[in-house]
Amino acid sequence: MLPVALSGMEAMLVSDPATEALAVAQHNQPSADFLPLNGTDYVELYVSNARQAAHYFQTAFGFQPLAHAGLSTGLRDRESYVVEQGKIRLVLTSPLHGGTDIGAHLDKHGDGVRVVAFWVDDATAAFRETTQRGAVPFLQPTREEDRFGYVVRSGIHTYGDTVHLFVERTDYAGVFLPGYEAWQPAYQPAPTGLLYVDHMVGNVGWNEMNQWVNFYANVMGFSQLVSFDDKDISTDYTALMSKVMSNGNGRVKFPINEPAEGKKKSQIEEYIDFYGGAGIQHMAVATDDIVATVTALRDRGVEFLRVPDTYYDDLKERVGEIDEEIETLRPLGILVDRDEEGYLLQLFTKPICPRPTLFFEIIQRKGARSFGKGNFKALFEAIEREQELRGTL
Ligand code: TYF
Ligand code: FE
Repeated sequence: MLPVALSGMEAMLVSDPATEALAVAQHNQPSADFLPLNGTDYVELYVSNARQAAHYFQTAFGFQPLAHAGLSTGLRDRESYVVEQGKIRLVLTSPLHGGTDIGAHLDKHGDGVRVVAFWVDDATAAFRETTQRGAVPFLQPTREEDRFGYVVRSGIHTYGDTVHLFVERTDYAGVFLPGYEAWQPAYQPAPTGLLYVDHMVGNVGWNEMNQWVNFYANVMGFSQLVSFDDKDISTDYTALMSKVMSNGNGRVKFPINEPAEGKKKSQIEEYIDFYGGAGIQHMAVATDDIVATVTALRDRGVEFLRVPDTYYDDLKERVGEIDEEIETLRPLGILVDRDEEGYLLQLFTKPICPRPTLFFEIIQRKGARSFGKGNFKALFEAIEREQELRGTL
């Protein structure tokens, strides 16, 4: 029914007709990837204080300073700091005066992800292929240059006010993008072992998941990896449905969640209420030593969700042999799940901004290509305890 991408314990038959039609369509033309993506180029957050946000991502998460643009580079309306760790690049942007689009975004959403940019070889073709298939244009292919060469960027809208940019940087040797200056402050706390963006999750509104699944399939050429429904992942309160879309080479993975009816308010609905619509819920970043990474992050003040200690009592029975000592994982609160291909370790931060919206996931994959379905119940119950403390259930 579904193409080869279907994998892992979470794989289950997907029975809704739209998805089946799509799977069949993909099966008939499996080879040509009309939108080859080399990976995530950068993620841009609109934040109320980019300077302090950059300091936070340096101090708490160990990102390294890379580039800056603002008054000193001739900008008059905004300032951006770019930090990097491994292959992850974050751009933190704030407005420099009232009445900007950035300010409107901040007022509506609070701090949040505005841009998920992909690294491509041909930004003009990416724009043409996606808009021909129905994408709403955001940025016509635009060439920008400085003494280090040129880049071409183009962009399309996705859910909510989130946009995808395509960045072609084959002929660019500068530090980030034209218009940015290198940023090398003396303050450079050590990295924490974060390597690359594993996946980015979008929350969309009631009954909107399939619409966005179809967008990633038809407009971007992605295919569906896995599907859960509310029977898989409803606890007493939380209910949500989720489908994971992946691009052709598997480097870009986008789970998409929608709320489902539960006993009390779904965490997805809470997000939508506070964010003012659909948007990025979490960014999962990979490490190859989650014990060291989470230890470092905790030491630097990053706050994580906590499952009850009883989670660890039957962990060995549930996941079998793993390389890590359970007694090492327990005090750090690291979660483990196994699928047919291996296992994964993961842990979720609390929301990183005032509104209960955006958070980070730290993930280490040891063969597993799934997303931690076995942890959903314990995880969602932990999220619900936080909702209860916030009084938003
Ligand atoms: O990306 C995922 O699917 C996992 C699980 O609100 C998850 O990280 C799903 C929904 C959610 C939190 C985590
Ligand atoms: Fe995740």
